[in-house]
Amino acid sequence: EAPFRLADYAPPAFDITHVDLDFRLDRTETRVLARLSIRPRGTATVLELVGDELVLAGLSLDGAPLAADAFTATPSLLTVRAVPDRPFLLEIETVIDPSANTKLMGLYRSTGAYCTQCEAEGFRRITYFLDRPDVLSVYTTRIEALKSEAPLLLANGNPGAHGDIPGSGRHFAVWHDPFPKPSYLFALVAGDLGAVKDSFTTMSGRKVDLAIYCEHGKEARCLYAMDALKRSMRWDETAFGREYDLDVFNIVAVSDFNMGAMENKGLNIFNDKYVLADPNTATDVDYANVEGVIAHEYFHNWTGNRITCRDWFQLCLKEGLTVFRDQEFSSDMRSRAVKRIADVRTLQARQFPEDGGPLAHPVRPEIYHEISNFYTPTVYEKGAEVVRMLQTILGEDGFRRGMDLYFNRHDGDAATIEDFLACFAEATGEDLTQFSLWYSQAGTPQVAARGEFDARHRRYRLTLAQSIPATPGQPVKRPMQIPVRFGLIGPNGEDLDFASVSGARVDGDVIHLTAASQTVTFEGVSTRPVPSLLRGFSAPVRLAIDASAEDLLFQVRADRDPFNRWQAAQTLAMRSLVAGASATAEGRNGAAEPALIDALGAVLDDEKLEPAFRAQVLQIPSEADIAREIGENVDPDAVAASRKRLRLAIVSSLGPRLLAVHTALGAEQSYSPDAGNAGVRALRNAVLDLMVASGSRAAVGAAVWQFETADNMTDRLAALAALCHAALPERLSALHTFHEAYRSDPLVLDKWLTLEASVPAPETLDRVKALLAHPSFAASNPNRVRALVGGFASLNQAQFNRADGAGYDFVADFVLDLDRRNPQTAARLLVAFRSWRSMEPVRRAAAEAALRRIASAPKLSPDTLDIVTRTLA
Ligand code: B3K
Ligand code: ZN
Repeated sequence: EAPFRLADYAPPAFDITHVDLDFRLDRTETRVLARLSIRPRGTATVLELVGDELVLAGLSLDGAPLAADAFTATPSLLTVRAVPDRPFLLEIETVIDPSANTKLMGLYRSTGAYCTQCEAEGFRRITYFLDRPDVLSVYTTRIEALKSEAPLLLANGNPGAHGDIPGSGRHFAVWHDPFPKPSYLFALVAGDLGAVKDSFTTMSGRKVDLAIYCEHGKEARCLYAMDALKRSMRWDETAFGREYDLDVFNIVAVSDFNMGAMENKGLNIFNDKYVLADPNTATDVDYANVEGVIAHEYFHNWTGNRITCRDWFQLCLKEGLTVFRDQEFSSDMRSRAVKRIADVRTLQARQFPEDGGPLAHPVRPEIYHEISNFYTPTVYEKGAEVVRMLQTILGEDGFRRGMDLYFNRHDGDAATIEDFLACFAEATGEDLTQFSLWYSQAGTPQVAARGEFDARHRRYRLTLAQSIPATPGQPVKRPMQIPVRFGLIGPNGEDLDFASVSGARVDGDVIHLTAASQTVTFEGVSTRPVPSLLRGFSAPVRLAIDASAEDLLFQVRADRDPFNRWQAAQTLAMRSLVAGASATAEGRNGAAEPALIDALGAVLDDEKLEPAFRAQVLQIPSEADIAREIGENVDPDAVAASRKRLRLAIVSSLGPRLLAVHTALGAEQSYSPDAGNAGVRALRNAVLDLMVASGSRAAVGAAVWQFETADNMTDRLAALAALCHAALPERLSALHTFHEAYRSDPLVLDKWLTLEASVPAPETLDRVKALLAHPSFAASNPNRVRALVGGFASLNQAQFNRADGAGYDFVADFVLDLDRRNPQTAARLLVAFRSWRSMEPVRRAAAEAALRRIASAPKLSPDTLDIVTRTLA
């Protein structure tokens, strides 16, 4: 099929000003009557509305049924010929089967309730429509259902009339949303659900009724999400001056969901994984995720809903910006430094490999075959980094002025990236022409840095050179504007002053790198500095600096930028790990790294540092991180061996100090999910994970004891994970105990499935295959699939990338099977193959064979066909 191109954008030929929907819900035969108020924009007389697997049951125009020769209807297109050249009312009746909807797009059923997912193109599975984000309509929704089956009836907007339909056992409710919106924000929920309720008074004094709905019996697990919602609402008022606009805000948690959550106007629908949390079933990381996703979807009310996207190429307009906003919220709620490290870890683990492989695309793509495949780390996480750079370049005040202008000027619009950038340029006078390349050029820029100190002239010269690798469709790149936040660290750890600087625009502590190569000269520098570059990760680039080990060690101990302290430790560890992997591959033993281990020890013992930060430093790069750094001819077994060796060396040098920290942190108050309390657990569990890696009896005993006695899921799971990561025999009975304890709690069992799949041992593949038939697994549920198969493919590098190709074949078979029922989730699993070309030749050939087998399978979905085609290209 022909691709969609940004360059082909044309405005719609018709507006649909009002949409009146009437749903008669039925498990297998739901009737939808859509009354569309349509207004021609120009002179077009043929109206084409898209559908997807629809059955048309009735069609009339201005009240008169249409003659058979006046239209044609297929499951995917309704064409009405000779429509009037004035506003008219089109009434369409469709029949849909929510029970048969395994794609989880459109109207479907999840654990007994009716729910919808419309972004990006699910509304066309409900009725024929101009299903594109630049068609904004006012929606009125009437829902009718059996009262016994669905006592709760929800849709977007504010509640209106409701009542019983006498003698039928059925009832109805009407909802009206006064804010014009695109069809992708439509939502409906009907079912028998429990609720927690609360209220929020906005900054102008309006009272908003809040509710979170979930399965009966899980209400108490919604209280943290409710608290996070109220904090989000307040934060958006304070940080961005944005107030909520309807009388109600409803959230519904469902257990079958393709993504994390959805920002439907006034009716957010969530994967229950991002709503439910209590100490017994959720980890500290789960709590942080709930807080972040609740905030993200709420923030979309302004960045996404009040201002939406003109077309799907502009997806980052709402997603990158909203991720930036939720990151800022979490930074204000928790530790900013630790949040930044965690976000950069995610970016480097998910976006960098995408940007460096066959699926690379710009933050604003220019071509797509299947839009569902563009909800990517590049659009979301790199998109957020681009907004963050804008803030770095403009300063906090300038950034806020630009945001204010954007909200004021574009409220009610379907906007573009150009509209967005123009607001910042106008509000601040900054020329953002070169900066805008961040939206159109794919690939992670590499910045090489070299410093030179001239003691006689008290001069420091810093040469920065950027290069951007070729990516699919973009062989040649232009230099970009890269904000490099920096400091020149003096011997006492303080940043050195300088008298003047030339060779680049420098604003405060930000160097603007704009050319391919620039030499920045600092005059009046008293002594040789250690350069601290890219502080706070001020740009999403790979920094290559020929810093000596001594300078990096100094940074670990002394940099006043906590991010760069962490980064320096990671860089040192990475050097050692990469060297260790090539040593292993060549049959040699890597050297121990006493200086690195000393530095880690210093951080471990430094009680002035937050425990959560110390935990981050102790977590050395993952096997996937190391493989990405090596970049070509990767032998995952050598990588695993190298990582294991370094961890053992750390334990053997720091053993008693690790134990001391573990013991000292053990005497802890009762569980609270707040960041400080969670940080203590993070450090203690990072230490435990290291100690258990040694397999020492004492450490294993401590893990088993913690597993058996922990009063919260974080500590219990961390102990179990340590046993699994070290592939110790003690894991077997602990995994069994864990499953027995939570056998009726699918979300907790997802953690169990993931741990089973992540054991670094050859027998894991057979175990994973056996678990496909386990009663606690269900291939119809995306969370189960991601936990087991996704966990295996993304967290178990050595076993997924087995030399015999059995890991690839397993995932390929699973994807082919799932593709017939849930293409979106299948295509997403397939992304695990994105780095196949960087493997050594035997694995590369095995991966290619598996991919070719998928590519040649009959009847692939557009989703999976798109991913496999690009992955092989
Ligand atoms: N906007 C949704 C994503 C929906 C994706 C559908 N394929 C969630 C979010 O980013 O907030
Ligand atoms: Zn979003």
